[in-house]
Amino acid sequence: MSSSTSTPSASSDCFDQFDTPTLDAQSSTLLHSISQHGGYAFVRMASLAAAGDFRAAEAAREMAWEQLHSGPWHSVLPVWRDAYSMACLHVAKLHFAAGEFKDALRILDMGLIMGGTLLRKDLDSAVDKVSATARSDVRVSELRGPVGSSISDRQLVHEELEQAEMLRILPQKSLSCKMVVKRSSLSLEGFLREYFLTGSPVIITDCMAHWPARTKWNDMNYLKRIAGDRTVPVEVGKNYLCSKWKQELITFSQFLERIEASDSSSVSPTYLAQHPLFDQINELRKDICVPDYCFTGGGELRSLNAWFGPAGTVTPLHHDPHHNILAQVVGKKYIRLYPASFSEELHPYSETMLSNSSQVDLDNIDKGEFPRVLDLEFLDCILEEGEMLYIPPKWWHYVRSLTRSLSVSFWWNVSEGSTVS
Ligand SMILES: O=C(O)CCC(=O)C(=O)O
Repeated sequence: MSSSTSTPSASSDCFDQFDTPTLDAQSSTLLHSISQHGGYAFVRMASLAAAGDFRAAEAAREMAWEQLHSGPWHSVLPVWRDAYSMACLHVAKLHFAAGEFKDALRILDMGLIMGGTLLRKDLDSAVDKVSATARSDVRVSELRGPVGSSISDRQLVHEELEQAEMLRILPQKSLSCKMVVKRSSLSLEGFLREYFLTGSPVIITDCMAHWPARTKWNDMNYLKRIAGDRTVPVEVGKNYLCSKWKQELITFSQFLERIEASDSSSVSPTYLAQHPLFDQINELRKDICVPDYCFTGGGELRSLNAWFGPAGTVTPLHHDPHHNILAQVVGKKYIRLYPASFSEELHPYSETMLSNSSQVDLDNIDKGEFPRVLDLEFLDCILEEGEMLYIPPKWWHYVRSLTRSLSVSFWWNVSEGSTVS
């Protein structure tokens, strides 16, 4: 069975169940709190689900899903996010028992992406168990690429872009002003003194060679094997400021297929953007290392995000409140930076949700509305594979991928009592 609403078929194989120690310990407290928030029907269905009733498990998941979509995301009560995780664990257990590993993984990922924090450990360990069991069950041929594909044509990035072609697609004046400084062997002290304290961007050229990701992630077969059946959120459309932009949940394999397809078509790119992929897929997390620079200021790492897509993805001009190291693992990107002091000249949107984004579309500047934008000085660069760009807090940045590209951003804050800021 593959439909999520039909009952899992009894399997002749007998699969171990996965353990859910937190759910077992917290279940009655959680159900009590859900009923206090009016979720009596959920509680009834969840109790039947725990006893093995698949239809009840799916019904409970539907109910929690409706609660997650009953208003703006920030106003969803945490208890309903935990209820959603609970329902996902129940549904996934029943799929797993029936040997339906892909369905089990899909539901566990939904729990990881949309659920609360309470049952996160159970979801993570269930994913490990289901993935390991699924792998031992999969025929070796399925782990390879399509028949006839050679190693090289399964490389994520193999194309080179002509300089003239590149300049044609980049925003006006690109690569004609000041470039971001590139430094090799930059000491932590040098980073602190020359860039962090002065709030200046810098490219650090030689500190990612030891990351397993540098070799592994250019191999589509590897990515498919590690993450192919996992569900991930992606963005579809020119960029998040455009009306036709939307978000979807698809499997990583489907995403890789879209990347390959987008080379030969002009459809809107699909971008896995600003997603905490490494909290979700532990095996990919092992392929990267947090740069020591991210501990400058004694603060905390706030988030680690993946940015993965075909050539032509654009993140429009915006700024973030954190220190950021954007590490280019595979492929290359064009990046333009304007200092924080240019905020007024870059015309941020007035709506709170978009107030960190500029109304200026650098790919198509409306010179009538923004006549002075082209006179503003900026820094820009091509961020090459194996390089990291430090973007200080509040610096405006525009990013365009020039090839298929996989980058990781590390955002961090300085500690409250720190004397550096
Ligand atoms: O790589 C991108 O497309 C955007 C990266 C970005 O905006 C960030 O790291 O804050």
